[in-house]
Amino acid sequence: MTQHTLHSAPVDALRHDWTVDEVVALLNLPMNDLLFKAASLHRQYFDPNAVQISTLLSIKTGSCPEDCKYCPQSAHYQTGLQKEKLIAIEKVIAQAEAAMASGATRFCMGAAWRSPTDRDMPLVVDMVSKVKAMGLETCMTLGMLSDSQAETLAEAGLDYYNHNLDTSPEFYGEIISTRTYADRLETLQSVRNSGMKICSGGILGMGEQESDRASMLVELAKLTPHPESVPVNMLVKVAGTPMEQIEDLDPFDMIRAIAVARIMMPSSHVRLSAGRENMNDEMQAMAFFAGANSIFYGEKLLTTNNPEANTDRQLFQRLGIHPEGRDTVPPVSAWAPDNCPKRPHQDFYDATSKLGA
Ligand code: SAM
Ligand code: DTB
Ligand code: SF4
Repeated sequence: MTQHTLHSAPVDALRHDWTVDEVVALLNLPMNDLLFKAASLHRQYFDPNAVQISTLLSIKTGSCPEDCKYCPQSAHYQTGLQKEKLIAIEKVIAQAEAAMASGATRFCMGAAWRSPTDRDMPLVVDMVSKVKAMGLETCMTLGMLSDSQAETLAEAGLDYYNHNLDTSPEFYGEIISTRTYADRLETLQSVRNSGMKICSGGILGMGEQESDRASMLVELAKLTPHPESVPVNMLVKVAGTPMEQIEDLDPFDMIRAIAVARIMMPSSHVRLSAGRENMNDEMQAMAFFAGANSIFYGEKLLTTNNPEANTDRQLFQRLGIHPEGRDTVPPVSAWAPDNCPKRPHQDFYDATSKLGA
């Protein structure tokens, strides 16, 4: 039987020419129709009960020159954040070991930079190669990259580069003034050219219109191929940022956006990303049904809180979800209960019982 990799779906089935009107129409489907459509597609491309788990580490914190209005790390706002220079490799390794022991398969390192300097590059390259050598997938988010920086990271073994579009091109100017939408697209092109996988998504709940959500998804789906990973963040409102008091997002709008991302980019991982501390278990379960199949796992995102690993393990167990394995999935036809392949997830649940859950 042919083995299919996660991204071996027939390419001609994937569209890059969605219009905003079409996407608005999807966002407005009756919820049950939308969920049915998204969940049906989800299981054509993925095991619907597997969720990829990534752990984040901030390798350089705060004092960022950019003015992203949502971000606690921008030097433009007083958020009382404990700042930290680029951390030592030993700390990175220790955190990566802890993430691996608790069941993460990907380790994502983030820096509050506009872009890395030439002086930073050898240090981050060392981090990539050492974390990779431990057997973890690697991801970094360091700001804008030049072609040559992207090539250097790819050569070091970096699997994914995260660089978000954040919102629609129309709403973007309300959120960030220090770099343009075109700058972001250019970095994504450099990442694509280097052969690394792209992780790109955005944030909901920043006061955008429904048409902005649609337009952001259109821009993400225009990328050819689609980003392998699409993080959908719900704004974490941090005191001291200009978005501190913004109105709450309707949780169903978050679910709708996830479902529509799943429909538009069916072979991509869609990550239920920041904001899970403010989502109840039922909302997260609905997000997984709508097609989210990746999370950040571990008690910290970059600077803000994320659910405790133990809480997530219990949620997975209650929902019958297992952490996704690393490489390939069998063909969809093999996902019958009797021959459903066992994932290397026993350690993950064992960790739950060791913690006395
Ligand atoms: N400095 C780099 C950059 O912006 O490209 C990398 C790190 S930056 C923190 C990565 C992403 O985190 C941002 O693009 C944004 O989408 C997300 N993010 C930052 N603050 C957030 C918040 N308060 N709530 C939700 N997502 C947030
Ligand atoms: C992404 O889309 N979300 C992550 C990751 N990429 C780097 C970051 C979320 C940050 C939330 C705010 C914080 O913890 O500082
Ligand atoms: Fe800096 Fe990234 Fe935060 Fe923007 S999102 S202020 S670039 S750390």
